[in-house]
Amino acid sequence: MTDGPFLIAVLGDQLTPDIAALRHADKANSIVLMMEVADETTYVKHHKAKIAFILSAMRHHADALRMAGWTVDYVRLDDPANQGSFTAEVARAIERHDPRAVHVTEAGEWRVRAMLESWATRFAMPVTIHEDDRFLCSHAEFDSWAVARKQWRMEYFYRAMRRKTGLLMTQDGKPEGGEWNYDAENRKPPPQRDLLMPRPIRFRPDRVTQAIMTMVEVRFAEHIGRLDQFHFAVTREEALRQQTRFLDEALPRFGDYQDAMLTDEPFLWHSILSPYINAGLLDPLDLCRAVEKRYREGKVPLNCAEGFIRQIIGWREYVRGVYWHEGPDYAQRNALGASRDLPAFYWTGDTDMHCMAQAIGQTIDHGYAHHIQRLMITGNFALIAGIDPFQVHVWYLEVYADAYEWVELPNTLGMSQFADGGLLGSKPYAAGGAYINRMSDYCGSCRYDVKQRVGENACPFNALYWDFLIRNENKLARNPRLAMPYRNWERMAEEDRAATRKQAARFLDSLA
Ligand code: FAD
Ligand code: DLZ
Ligand code: SF4
Repeated sequence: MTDGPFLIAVLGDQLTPDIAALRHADKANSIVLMMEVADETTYVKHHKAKIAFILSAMRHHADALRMAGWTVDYVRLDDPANQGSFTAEVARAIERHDPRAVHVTEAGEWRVRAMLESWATRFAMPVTIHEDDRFLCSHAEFDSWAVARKQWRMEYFYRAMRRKTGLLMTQDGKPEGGEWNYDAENRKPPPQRDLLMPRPIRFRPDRVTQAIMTMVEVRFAEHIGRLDQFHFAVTREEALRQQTRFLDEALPRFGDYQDAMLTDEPFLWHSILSPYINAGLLDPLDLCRAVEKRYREGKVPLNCAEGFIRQIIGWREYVRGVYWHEGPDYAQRNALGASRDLPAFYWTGDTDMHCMAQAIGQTIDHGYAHHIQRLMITGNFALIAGIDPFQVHVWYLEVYADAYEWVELPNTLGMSQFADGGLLGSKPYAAGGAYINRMSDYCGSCRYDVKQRVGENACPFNALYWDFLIRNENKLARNPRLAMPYRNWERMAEEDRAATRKQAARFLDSLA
């Protein structure tokens, strides 16, 4: 062992000042290594705005660490000596600094975890991989929760997290207001558009971001997305300003309109904070405490505060637990045996289905769509059209600025595509046009008629929904939560059923 410095690698989604690998390190005797590498920018073809956001946030974070007294060795993507991978760049840094040991915080996906685990042997020096404690629930805690149960339900996991954090709990250990979950109050159809609708802050790209945007336009010209709409925060201070904007303006109605969709309104009452939480610019627990405070001050109704906190300490923690618990093969699951290719319009938004054109169009513009668009528009369509879930997974990983495999994969493959057979949801999130019509204003300006199931102008979601149920009858018919739709199908006249299946077949053929 040399008496050189400690080499501390900080990855692009670890932009937290006291990330585990840095927390106990000695500033005077450590080199922080940050690496922009081709492997990470191209392991899938990320949206241009996602690459620009991460690289800019990394460069700003390096500056903040330097200001705080750290020595930072920062490798840029356009450095001619750059070897293009975390492992090769750590090897080069070892030559530069002759460190006594390497420290790093665990990665957010199996692919990179395998890389980090190879370092100790490859570099023949002590390598410490620190657990990422920015999450409430450790791997060990989730595993013991999971193995103790025959059937997993997010709701019970969420209650355990409420008890653990004390968020929205009374002093005698009961849920605030008497109920754990106020979702029933959170399904209001879209409101009228008005001037009081919240607007997230649009941050103007500074010189650092502009330089990265120029590089991204050239180097990643083939990737989806545009940059002229780029508005992301790239520093902790900016992300905190966006957080405050959300708490002040959108949170008071977040719950009410959580599932609503409006034409040309990409953000509604959503927080648009997921890219910052996932990259480490915002702390999820601090955010939940700020939400609780607004509720206790009487500024926010309980259904909105509870609904928001559930997304973070419930869903976010739960999907992470599932990702790591299920192992690296989870991505290959395909419980419904779906095999159709992802239609080309997922890359362009060029389709007559107005709901799809809206959800995909704003994804191309902003690298963002809110949950119900991801689940009930693009996800629902892929599910009922029988698209190969792995292709759907890769699309979601590429197109959203907040996408990292630990959170994207269980949401896509599990929750949205039912490809894990029901770990994430007790029934598939499949719906016909009536649901979309109830929760949005999309159908009013669509060339299709949402009320029709068959015929030239029939909404494609309608026939596809029934066709999906019948195609998968042997796997789904015994699900008690689907008993009603299967009964309704049986009640349909034989010629209507035949026409519906023919309509679906014709539409699916047109996708090929
Ligand atoms: P808000 O509606 O304001 O919600 C608040 C926060 O709760 C989010 O910022 C997020 O941190 C958390 N959250 C809400 N729902 C979930 C969820 N299901 N899983 C995890 N966290 C949640 N979220 C990602 O962060 N990255 C992804 O790659 C991702 N892929 C998804 C793919 C599909 C098919 C689906 C259905 C959902 C996916 N989600 C993903 C979850 C959710 O859609 C996004 O977190 C949310 O839309 C982000 O926007 P927001 O910050 O405005 O969220
Ligand atoms: C997503 C991403 C991109 C596009 N680029 C980089 C990069 O150049 N350097 C880096 O450290 N991280 C990047 N990331 C985030 C990583 O992919 C992420 O840290 C790993 O998936 C580990 O979770
Ligand atoms: Fe979407 Fe059908 Fe409504 Fe058109 S009619 S917007 S395709 S649900």
